[in-house]
Amino acid sequence: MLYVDHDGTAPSPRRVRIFLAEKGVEIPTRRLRLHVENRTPEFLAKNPVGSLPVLELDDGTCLAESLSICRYLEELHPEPALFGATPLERALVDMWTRRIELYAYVPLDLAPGFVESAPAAAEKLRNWARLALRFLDGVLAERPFVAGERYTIADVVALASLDYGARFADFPLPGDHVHLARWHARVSARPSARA
Ligand SMILES: N[C@@H](CCC(=O)N[C@@H](CS)C(=O)NCC(=O)O)C(=O)O
Repeated sequence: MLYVDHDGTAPSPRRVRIFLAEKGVEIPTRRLRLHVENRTPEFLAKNPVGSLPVLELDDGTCLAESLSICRYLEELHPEPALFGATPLERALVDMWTRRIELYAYVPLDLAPGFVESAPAAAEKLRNWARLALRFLDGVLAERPFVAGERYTIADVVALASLDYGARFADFPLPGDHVHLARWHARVSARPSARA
């Protein structure tokens, strides 16, 4: 059983939903009201951190962390290879996924919480994300996808992060980042983006 948020807007569960759609794999899914049903004793017994998504296996093992869940699913369903197909590709995909997560997603996720209490810190975090997106725009001038010629988990994480930033962190795609905008249109047009 896969546990996700009730309305499909949370970025971490969305990573897993997109990933599954790209694989063409369906898993029984339960939608929980975010910040409420993921805080019940019953759910905390599955994931003491309380976060979504969680993948509960038939033997009762509960996997949390969206990327860990996706890695597990990649082992079970290797095609298409969304974490990379060769040692070098796997390292590059991992490198880009970490860059997107650490320098774009995390700052965008944290910034809103500091706007009132520490506006300078919020602005610093937003600036971090701005620099990351400018860098990514330059990268996407040279190739169609974040980690290279093929769609990978790095694109999944980038799409979920940027859509989250635009929707919940007052951080729309900068208008002058034409390569990033073209990439965003390309990955948003994939059926998985609506999963
Ligand atoms: N690093 C974790 C982040 C999980 C996370 O923060 N999930 C959010 C939704 S995107 C959540 O469950 N928030 C609700 C809460 O913490 O009460 C992952 O990738 O799964």
